[in-house]
Amino acid sequence: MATFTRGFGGRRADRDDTRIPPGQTLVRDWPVLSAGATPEIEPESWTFSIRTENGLHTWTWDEVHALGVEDITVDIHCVTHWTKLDMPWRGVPLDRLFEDVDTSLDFCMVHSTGGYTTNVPLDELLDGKAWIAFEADGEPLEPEHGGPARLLVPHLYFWKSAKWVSGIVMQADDEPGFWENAGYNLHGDPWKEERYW
Ligand SMILES: Nc1nc2c(c(=O)[nH]1)N[C@H]1C(S)=C(S)[C@@H](COP(=O)(O)O)O[C@H]1N2
Ligand SMILES: [Mo]
Repeated sequence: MATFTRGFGGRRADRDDTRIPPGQTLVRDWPVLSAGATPEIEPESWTFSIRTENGLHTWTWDEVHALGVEDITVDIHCVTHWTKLDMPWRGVPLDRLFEDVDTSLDFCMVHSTGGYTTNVPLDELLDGKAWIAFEADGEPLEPEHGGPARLLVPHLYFWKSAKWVSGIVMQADDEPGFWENAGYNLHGDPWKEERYW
């Protein structure tokens, strides 16, 4: 399952080869990668906030769901070289939240309960590219995978998909978050292998 043949003009060892970014290996399981302890968060007490130069907008669990839940199937790519294809997820696109937000700032610092942060340019969270996700593989997100709610930004390496997501602070500049400060790439496009900097 994890062996591919590349560059010898032969058959593809895996029919999904073209969907696996350079340097990545296909996995069937779902590894857990957390920098700290798993927090216990009840949906009833979970909120999501966006802070801009104009103030703070906060949504409850029910309010976020009321914006419109979508089912999507996406591939995810971790910088530690695993890729998982065709994962079913359920969540609300960030587009729905930003419809209610007035900002001229271009960069987001995504915050999680527990202190994890990661930076993403706003335009990479809009146009159907990112979700606040509540379910994966048809089940509510396990706490170790970020439950009850995490960010899902499948077109970037998975460290951008903040678990236990609590909000976004809009910023004028693209400043590094937790892993970016520790040497991970500011942007993190798996197809360009933007792993470190
Ligand atoms: N809050 C928080 N979010 C996080 C992390 C973390 O340590 N804390 N790790 C990141 C990294 S490096 C990866 S690869 C993915 C792992 O998600 P998973 O454990 O569900 O596979 O979550 C990302 N989001
Ligand atoms: Mo990661």
